[in-house]
Amino acid sequence: MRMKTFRAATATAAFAMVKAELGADAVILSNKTVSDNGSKCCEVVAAVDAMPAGPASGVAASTAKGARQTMTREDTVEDALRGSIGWQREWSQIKGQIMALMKPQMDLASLAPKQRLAMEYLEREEVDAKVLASIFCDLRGDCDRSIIAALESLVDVRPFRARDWPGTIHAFAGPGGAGKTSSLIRLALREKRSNPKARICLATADGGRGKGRLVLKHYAELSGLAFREIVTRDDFLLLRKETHQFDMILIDLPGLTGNTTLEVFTGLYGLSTCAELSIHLVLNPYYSAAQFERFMEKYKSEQLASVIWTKLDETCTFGALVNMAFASGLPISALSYGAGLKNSITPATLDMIWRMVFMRKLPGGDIQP
Ligand SMILES: Nc1nc2c(ncn2[C@@H]2O[C@H](COP(=O)(O)OP(=O)(O)OP(=O)(O)O)[C@@H](O)[C@H]2O)c(=O)[nH]1
Ligand SMILES: [Mg+2]
Repeated sequence: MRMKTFRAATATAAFAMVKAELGADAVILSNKTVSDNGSKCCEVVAAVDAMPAGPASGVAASTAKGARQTMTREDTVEDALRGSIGWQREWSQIKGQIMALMKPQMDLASLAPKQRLAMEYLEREEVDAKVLASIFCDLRGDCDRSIIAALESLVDVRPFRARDWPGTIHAFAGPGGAGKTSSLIRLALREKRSNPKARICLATADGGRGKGRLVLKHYAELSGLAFREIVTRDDFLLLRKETHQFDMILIDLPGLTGNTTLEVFTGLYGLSTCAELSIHLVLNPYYSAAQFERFMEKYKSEQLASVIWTKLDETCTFGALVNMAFASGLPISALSYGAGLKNSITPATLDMIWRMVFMRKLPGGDIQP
């Protein structure tokens, strides 16, 4: 048996080292938070029976490298095409066929003039064809049915403030740079302003990214909020024991890299068994449709409770808010429309969303060109 100790700033980084060096069959013997030169880090002791096969082993790695070097550009394309013959290709074919069937039926001229105009607005805002088809079916045959009523059967809000979210623990997840840390801080400060007695704790599980951690610590100290670091599941267990001391605990999660999904991450840190945890997915509206699909896969979780939309001030079309609500069924909880600390994030309301979609008017009042 080969045994090795790994140390890294976060549990995810330590587990990635274990996997890279010992392979996926490695057995974890211990996983704890330790102190290294005065700062906290994660120490994992892992073992394997024999050296794993695959790219991590020397011979296999050099063979694979050699094979890659002799691959022609045509081989690369062939490989890619072969790889896509699977459910992804089948699914996109099925989707294409459904839309081709729907299109001739979707005769906008059969709608009332006001409904037709509203549908054209939604198309301009890049609302997805699937969503347009669903709205069309809802409106068809009822010329008095308003488009807002049809949209409100698809899009829901649950404003991010304590009275609308009785659970104590909230985590902010999402792609790197989406605005997780800044949304968390601004929502915490907003909550503190509206209820100065609120006992709020800011926690970071983003130890690997020094800046986010320091910014969070800084604002916690400045605003008289508690601050905690989560390096391993033990730290989260400790925080859970302290839950009764706080009205709100906001946890900053790292952008998940590689194949790490939200479910893998929450399992690793013991968050997945926490019933009082709600996870909010922080997204920008200008990602591509393919990226949104990927995020849906990566961040799917029973604990996912809302979407927070950020960088609305850098967005030119707002259809993504409707598309995501349709695809995920999640309510929208907050809208962020500026990089500054003040007056740049707000708990979401449906009125704000419709003003953005139909008038390109941001919650702060600015009109997007
Ligand atoms: N214009 C604009 N900038 C924003 C908004 N929200 C956040 N930002 C900026 O986006 C950048 C990234 O924000 P962060 O909060 O650090 O993003 P993050 O998701 O925590 O990033 P990582 O931790 O690196 O994954 C910062 O420069 C923020 O000021 C917004 O609504 N509008
Ligand atoms: Mg961050």
